[in-house]
Amino acid sequence: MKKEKFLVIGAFGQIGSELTAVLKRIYGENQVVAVGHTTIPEDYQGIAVKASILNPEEIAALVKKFQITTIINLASFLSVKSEIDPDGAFATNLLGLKNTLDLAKEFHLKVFWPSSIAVFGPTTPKNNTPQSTIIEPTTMYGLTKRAGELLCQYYFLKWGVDVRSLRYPGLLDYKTPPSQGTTEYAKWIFYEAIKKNLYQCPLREDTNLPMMYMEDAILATIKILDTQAKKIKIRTSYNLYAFSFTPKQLALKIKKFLPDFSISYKINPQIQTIADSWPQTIDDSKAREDWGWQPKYDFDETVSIMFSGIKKIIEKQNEY
Ligand code: AKB
Repeated sequence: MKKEKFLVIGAFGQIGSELTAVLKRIYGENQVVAVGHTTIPEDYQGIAVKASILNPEEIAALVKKFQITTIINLASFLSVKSEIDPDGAFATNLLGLKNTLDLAKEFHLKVFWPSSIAVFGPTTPKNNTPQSTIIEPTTMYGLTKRAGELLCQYYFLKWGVDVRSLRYPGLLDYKTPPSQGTTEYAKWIFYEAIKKNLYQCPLREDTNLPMMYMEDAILATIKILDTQAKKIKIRTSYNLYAFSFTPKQLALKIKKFLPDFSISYKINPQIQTIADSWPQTIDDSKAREDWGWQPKYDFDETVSIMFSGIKKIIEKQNEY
């Protein structure tokens, strides 16, 4: 059997940096080619190349050179950045995916591409949101993800491209800095709490959103990639869920570590509108039935890992 060889696009981003490390651990360092479009971290161990998915010839050359069998395209603008630069989001999120699927069709590659809970919109049922339901996103990010899901299914139905995808909730990790997403407040809050004992939240205190610890998201990704093709019944994207919380509930958990911590609220209408259009809890039973998905981390455990991880980073920064 041909040994899997992965091309990871967006390898140094939030999901990419952790997924690449786990793939190297499981399959071996030489089986993973990490692609970044700006800079490659100096301390990166393994094969790393600078290239862009918006330049498909460049990526095709890498597929041939390294005899790639699986392409993982994680390059994506998140929700808030997509509203600031809708053209950039459309290009990276959707045209980048189209390029990926065309390469997969030409070179017979397996594909992984991340979708998001952002595919759901204000008309979707908010609680226990089903796999198949009304899906009318009102954000640029959400619509690129929904159109992308349908494009994935189209390439599967029409050309048999073995494409797999997950609708990630807000992902919490302490290894990468927070970025421009609606759920990213749940990372910023730890930095501000540890540094200043204060956090000004851009969302209402009762904004309940689905979240997950990064290690669970990575496990789910590895698991869906490793599942036999015939068991993957959904070729748009699978709902995935761990837990949900509001800013108020998160602040109370952080207070257990920092009793003097206080949170205030200064609503950012643009971010609040995005959050209000998303579900609060998700039904991920199809992922559980089809390929045995099960999260390992709950809200409490995630908060405690995030707190100690970010505290160490800040302490290290203060040493310099
Ligand atoms: C965002 O907030 O934009 C992302 C997402 C839920 O897809 N974290």
